[in-house]
Amino acid sequence: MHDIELIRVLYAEVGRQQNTINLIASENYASLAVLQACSSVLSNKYSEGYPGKRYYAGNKYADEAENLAITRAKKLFKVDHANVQPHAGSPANMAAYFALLKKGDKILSMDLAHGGHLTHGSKVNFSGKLWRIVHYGVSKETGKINMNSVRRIALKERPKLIVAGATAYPRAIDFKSFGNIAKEVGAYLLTDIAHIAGLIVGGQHQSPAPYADVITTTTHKTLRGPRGAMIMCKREHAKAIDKAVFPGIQGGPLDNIIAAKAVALFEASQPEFKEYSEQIVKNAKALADNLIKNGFSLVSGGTDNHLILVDLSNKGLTGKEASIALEKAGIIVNMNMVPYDTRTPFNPSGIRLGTPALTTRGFKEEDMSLVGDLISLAIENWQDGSHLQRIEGEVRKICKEHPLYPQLGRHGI
Ligand code: DSN
Repeated sequence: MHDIELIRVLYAEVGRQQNTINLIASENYASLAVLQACSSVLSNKYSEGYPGKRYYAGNKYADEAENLAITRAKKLFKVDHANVQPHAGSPANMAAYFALLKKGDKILSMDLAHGGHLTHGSKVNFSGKLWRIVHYGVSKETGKINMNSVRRIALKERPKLIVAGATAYPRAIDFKSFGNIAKEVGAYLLTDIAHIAGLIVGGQHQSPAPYADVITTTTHKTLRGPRGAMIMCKREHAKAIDKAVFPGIQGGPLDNIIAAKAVALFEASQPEFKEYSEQIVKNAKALADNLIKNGFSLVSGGTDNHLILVDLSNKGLTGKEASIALEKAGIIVNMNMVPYDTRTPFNPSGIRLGTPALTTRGFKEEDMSLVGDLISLAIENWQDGSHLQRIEGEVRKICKEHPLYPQLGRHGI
């Protein structure tokens, strides 16, 4: 029996992914091996507990898969302990907070409006409801985090936990300085490396491992694994972290996804991954240079990592209008607040662009310049449907030269 209705949806999504230029900074294309592990029979298993200590029988192979993922994560990120069970980044951060804090403790973290994450203390999120939050942000002049200012706030507020990490920050994060400040004020340091995990593995960004008490990450962004997350930590926090994940906030782990994390961690340990990671940054710089040449204003003036934050205030349209127009042209981005934005999150002044997905498809610097020119054309003609359609034709041609899963041919699912 075939579910024709859903098969149609899945084929259509393959077509959409194949025929569009994906600049969502948090997305990527996992390998077929990762996708196969996701859809493996481990999806059928229940295994509350941890390897060697499960509540259900029949976990020999679930244990082996989870142990592989744990061993690989520890080796790759050079950490004492890894918990590979968190279903996503939010529960990973939640478990880390529960492990390190009591209810009502104070957290110092990056403001969502300046590039932080919802789970870093936003009022509408559990983190902002259960803990007292104080924020640091970026400087108005530079668009960058000023470590002296972070230190001043930390000394004044004396938080129990400092969170370093972001979802829309185009610059390198100085984990070492965060570590020093945390030590000085007697706080724990949590680094949320969800966006940059793949860059850290590839040597393109400073690793927080020597400085952080706990490191959380998703596994599907620059790391290019399955949708999911992990928590890594120093030995002394291992028990508390494991207890916070299970039975604290999760029940049965997703064994198929854990297997896929093991695959992704293996792939990330291969020499090609370093090249891919370097190319992500080269591509982001090439796109940033092109956009500047085309008169765009970039927050912080450029990028050190995989993402670019464009402030469209000088272009006469909002981030929402830009993302809708770009989608018509086959270019997929997300609207984004820019620091000190005077607009709202649902109609902000900016867009966020990232290069991991295109890098996986083999785009190089010269391709990124072309992408920048197409973005510019689309923004200049954002109200002209036929112009956007013509650009979409160009996008399809470019995409054809970079097949999503070349091994699978045209109907790859
Ligand atoms: N939604 C993710 C992002 O796009 O950055 C963060 O959770």
